[in-house]
Amino acid sequence: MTRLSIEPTDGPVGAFVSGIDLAETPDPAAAATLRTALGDHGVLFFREQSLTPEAHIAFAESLAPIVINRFFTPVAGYPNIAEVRKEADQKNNIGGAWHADHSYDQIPAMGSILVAKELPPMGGDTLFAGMYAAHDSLPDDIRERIAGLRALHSSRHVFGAGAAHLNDPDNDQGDRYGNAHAATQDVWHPVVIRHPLSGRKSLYVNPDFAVRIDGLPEAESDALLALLFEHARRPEHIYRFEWEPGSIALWDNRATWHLALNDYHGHRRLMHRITLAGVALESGESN
Ligand SMILES: O=C(O)CCC(=O)C(=O)O
Ligand SMILES: [Fe+2]
Repeated sequence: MTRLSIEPTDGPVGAFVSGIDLAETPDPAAAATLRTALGDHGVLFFREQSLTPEAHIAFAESLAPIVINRFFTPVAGYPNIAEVRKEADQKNNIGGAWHADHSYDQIPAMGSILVAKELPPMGGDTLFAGMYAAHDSLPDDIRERIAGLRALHSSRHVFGAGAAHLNDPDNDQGDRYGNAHAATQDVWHPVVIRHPLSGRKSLYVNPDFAVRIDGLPEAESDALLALLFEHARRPEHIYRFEWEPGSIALWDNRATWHLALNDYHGHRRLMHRITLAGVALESGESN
């Protein structure tokens, strides 16, 4: 039997896991090792896997309970698997701007397991940005300024009835999203969290969903968020993952952002995503 091995990427975030066949549900010891590695590296990549939807679900449940994304269209017959699909004749993709999934939830999802089903002949990579590195590399004065602040996260402008991009006649994402009426909750989270698995400080604001910093006039809040976003997406915080048939990415939304590159027009790309339940988030100031 090969042994589970975890090799950090040559970038600032992520690790490759080998020596495990995810078609067989990981036993509790292996699942615990994967969870710890996820907290440490932010995203885990697996190659040469072959997962049925049932095995995908069993793998997910070995790590955490599944949460259903209420805005994504599910895979037919599998209500707890979201379809991340772009057809050859579609222009827009899902997740094409920097974000952390579900940060608009009171108890945000831990992460997701994305399984490649059909890939374009080239392109369609996913970028991951490491939020431990983004936090730790901030100038001292900014780190001190944001410690203890809270930010408001919202899904209204992305998934809600009034979301500009969904009402844009040039945007062809309509069939992939639903439930706009569910995009009504907003939530405050610490700008810097203590990561629930690793205990490290992580920057927890993202460009898609963080809209306001508590206690600051709007212009100051906008400027501070813009500065944090600009800093976090610097190349030195990013790892670019190239998908191959059989690839799987398991990411942690509390330690990373991601962005799906939309550079394969004219080709289909189909992925299956299961989202894992998380825990309430604590401030980086807490012990
Ligand atoms: O398709 C991808 O690479 C990622 C899309 C995305 O943002 C997601 O599945 O959460
Ligand atoms: Fe996403």
